[in-house]
Amino acid sequence: MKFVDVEQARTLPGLRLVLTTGVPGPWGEAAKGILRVKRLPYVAVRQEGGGENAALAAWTNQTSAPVAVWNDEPPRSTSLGILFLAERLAPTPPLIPDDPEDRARMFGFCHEIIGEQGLGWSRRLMMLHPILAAAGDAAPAGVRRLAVKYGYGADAAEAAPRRVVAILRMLAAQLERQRLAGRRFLVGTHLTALDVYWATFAAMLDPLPAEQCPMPAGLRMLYAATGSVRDALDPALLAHRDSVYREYLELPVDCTDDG
Ligand SMILES: N[C@@H](CCC(=O)N[C@@H](CS)C(=O)NCC(=O)O)C(=O)O
Repeated sequence: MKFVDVEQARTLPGLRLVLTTGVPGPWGEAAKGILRVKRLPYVAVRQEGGGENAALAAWTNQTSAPVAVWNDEPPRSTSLGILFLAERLAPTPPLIPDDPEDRARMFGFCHEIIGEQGLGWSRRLMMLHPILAAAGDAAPAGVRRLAVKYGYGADAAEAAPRRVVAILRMLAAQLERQRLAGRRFLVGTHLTALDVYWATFAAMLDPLPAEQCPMPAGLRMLYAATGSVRDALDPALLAHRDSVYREYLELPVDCTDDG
């Protein structure tokens, strides 16, 4: 896909979405998915994963991706901030349930997938762990930056698989409850942001095949879950991921930087 630099993006009106280039980062892919479902066009802006991203810091006061910026409004650098902005710019189709109980349930599950100490957060600690345990301070600067930013510690990393397993079991049970009620989505009766988050974060457990989601071979290996986490990955959750991608998201996933 086409990207512009932060410096150029700052001069443009409309919707700009900052994304890590070259890797299907689940937070970024989820933001892309939400904008796609809502048919909101945007200009993609480069972020370097693990990089210094000084221009991004000057613009948005932080260095992670994704960030959505609408005209002169304050940048939205949290996933839920991006979701609420998208919901406001394109209320249809809604990705947040109208029913308050469904909504509370949806945001609870969302946090378990995208939030601090959630599924993505914990998988990231698991990926950083072998590199940092082996290399420590000699690990590449990008890896050390991510470690500081995202709460890496050996204890947290060692506790992470148990958290991931528990979250996966909870999601599988929720999907099964919905199936028994004759519903195909994770909450309520239509697609919500939760289905999009699940579909995109499943990349960190069982990446889509290379023809549907090209990515560096080393990252694919790191993303693919093994052991207890792999065992906790219910095939019904993966089938749900596949159907969300097939019907609502872009395939093949495109995150390569075509300039
Ligand atoms: N702030 C986001 C989370 C964003 C996030 O964790 N981004 C990571 C994805 S791995 C990132 O940009 N990492 C690359 C970097 O920090 O350079 C949220 O609230 O959901």
